Amino acid sequence: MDNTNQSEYGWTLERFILERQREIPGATGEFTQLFQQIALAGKIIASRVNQAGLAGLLGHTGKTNVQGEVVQKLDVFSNQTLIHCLEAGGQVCLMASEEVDDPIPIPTRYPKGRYVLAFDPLDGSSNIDVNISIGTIFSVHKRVSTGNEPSLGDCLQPGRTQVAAGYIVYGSSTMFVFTSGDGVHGFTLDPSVGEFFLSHPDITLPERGKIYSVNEGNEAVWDEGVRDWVRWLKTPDKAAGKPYSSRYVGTLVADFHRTLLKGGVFAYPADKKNQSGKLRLLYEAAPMAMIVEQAGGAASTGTGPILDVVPTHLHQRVPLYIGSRGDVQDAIDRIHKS
Ligand code: AHM
Ligand code: MG
Repeated sequence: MDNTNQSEYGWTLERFILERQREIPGATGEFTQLFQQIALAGKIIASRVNQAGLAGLLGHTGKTNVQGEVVQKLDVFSNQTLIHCLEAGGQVCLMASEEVDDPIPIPTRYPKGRYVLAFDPLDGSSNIDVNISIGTIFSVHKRVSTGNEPSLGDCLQPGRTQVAAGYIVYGSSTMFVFTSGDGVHGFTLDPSVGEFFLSHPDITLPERGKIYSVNEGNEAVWDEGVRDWVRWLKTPDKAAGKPYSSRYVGTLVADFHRTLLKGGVFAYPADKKNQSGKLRLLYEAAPMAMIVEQAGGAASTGTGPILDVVPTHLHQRVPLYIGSRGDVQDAIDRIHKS
């Protein structure tokens, strides 16, 4: 792609995707339009997140979702915004959301496209009311069913067959980070222009980092192997770059974003309370796994690559070890040692 003659601002997200799609024989523009709609939803959500305290959007709705978690007002707003932006465009035939029990069909009045979208509309919702970074995560597959209507099986595809994955982090700035199988690229929202501009091209992780990220409050319910691994990370060993520093935001998007940019490892292991871990495969672990692999890192359940897990249900949970390749391998080796 020729990126000479750039203006001071460089590439918008839209132009970046458009130029790459032009290089793919037979591309119809549907993919570019799909991303425009996701980016639009992200901009709307970002604007509401920024004014949440003023717009009466803090606090919960009094309801719980399919996962038994308290639903915040911004969870509902973000979920509705994504559905509203995506359902009418004609690029998507079925959607899945953390906030909705079953697959979300496209209303019959709209055309159906060839993509299937899964999303966590507002990740880290426990951090909304305390002004800590939150985010949106999405995963894109192609439809595989051939009947008149798409089906649950279109949503239950392994991460390995994703055609794109990304997240938007609503932090000190709003960033859109994605991969479509050709590296990982980050764009920063300029709110005065209302566009995402390329700020982090070709993101790659170092082989090892200096930070581990895990909720140590769960230590009492961890397996001995996990305890041993975390103890080992904290044991001074200058030559091995230990002890590692600890950072834990409690928003996967934020903890992952830091890990992607700085290296290190994030984990949400299985434990005695959550025997399959806490994070959801389809719209949390799998998209982050595609991104991390594209950036040269790794993502594992502790026993195999996240991307190879074949989902059996929509809101399936999975243990997650993700980040720099060497750090993830250390975690796998240590948790199976004892
Ligand atoms: P959410 O999508 O329901 O907000 O929650 C998932 C979040 C992740 O963002 C985060 O990594 C994890 O749950 C934090 O869990 P815990 O509070 O148990 O450490
Ligand atoms: Mg989440």
